[in-house]
Amino acid sequence: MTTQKTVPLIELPKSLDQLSASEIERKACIGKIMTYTLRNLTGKFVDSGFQWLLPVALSQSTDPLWPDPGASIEKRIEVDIYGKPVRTTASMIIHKLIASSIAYPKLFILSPNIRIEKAERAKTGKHIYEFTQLDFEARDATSKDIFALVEDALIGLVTSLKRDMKTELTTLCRCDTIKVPKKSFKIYDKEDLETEYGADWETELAASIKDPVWVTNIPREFYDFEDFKTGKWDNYDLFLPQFGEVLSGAKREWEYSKIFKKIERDQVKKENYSLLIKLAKEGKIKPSAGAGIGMERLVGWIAGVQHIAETQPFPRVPGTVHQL
Ligand code: ASN
Repeated sequence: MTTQKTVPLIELPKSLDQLSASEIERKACIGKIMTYTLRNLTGKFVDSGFQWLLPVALSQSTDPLWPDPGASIEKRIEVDIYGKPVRTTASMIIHKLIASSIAYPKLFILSPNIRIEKAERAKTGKHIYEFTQLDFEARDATSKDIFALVEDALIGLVTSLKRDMKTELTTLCRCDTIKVPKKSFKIYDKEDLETEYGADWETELAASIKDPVWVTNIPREFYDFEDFKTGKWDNYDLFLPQFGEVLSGAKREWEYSKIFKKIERDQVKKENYSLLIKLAKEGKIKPSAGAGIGMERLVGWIAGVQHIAETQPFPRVPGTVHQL
């Protein structure tokens, strides 16, 4: 028997000029939570010795976003400048690998990511065609180091929010429902989740957990570390209860032969990654680990929004282009 799932009716976020007075009040409230969260998290990274890099919007090398089980990109934006093709930033992963290897051992960036999602994703509530990642990388770090850093950051953030943002959380009806997570978060293997829940494991997992959890071993892009002997991937996503994925990251590949083999295997265009390949060949890419936190998703979870574009002053809902 097939069970009929009820798809929640989601109202698509409107542009600022279309909001009613009460909607403006809610928007302003979410805006205050975003400001608080940005200050809290960037402060935590700076205090932990990370350097804050400014983002880039156009480069020859950006995230291939392939292969990725969750990808649904309708279009890639490529333009010529000064006679060279450049792409809009899909993520700054390649920049992170090179920058952390050469000059900034611990770094983070508030990075604008442009991913033109298919319009059919408008109502998932979790996809927008431009978002901001708090993207970070640490030379010589392990997955365990990143787990500890993120767990401390999330616990610190929710604790502080509950202390300092009571009025806003009450307005958003989140004061009683948002709980301070406890260390250490459980770790699940994606293969086990697929066995238990089937193909829709992400939705089922988010609905069933009461606390944040890690999911590891997710086959995806070449830069995440794969153990060729065991076939296991040393990478991870962070899932929040009643919400879903808000962060993805990994220990990274740094050895030339593996990077090259994986780029060929994935049929990713080598010429777009020639600098990374060259530096790896010269032994200049260092082991590292890192991750990116989707800021709209994180704040969307805190605020209890139906659609993460509600956290954006200028919503980027797939399929809808407003003037601003
Ligand atoms: N920021 C992610 C990472 O650090 C990559 C991504 O966004 N695709 O692994």
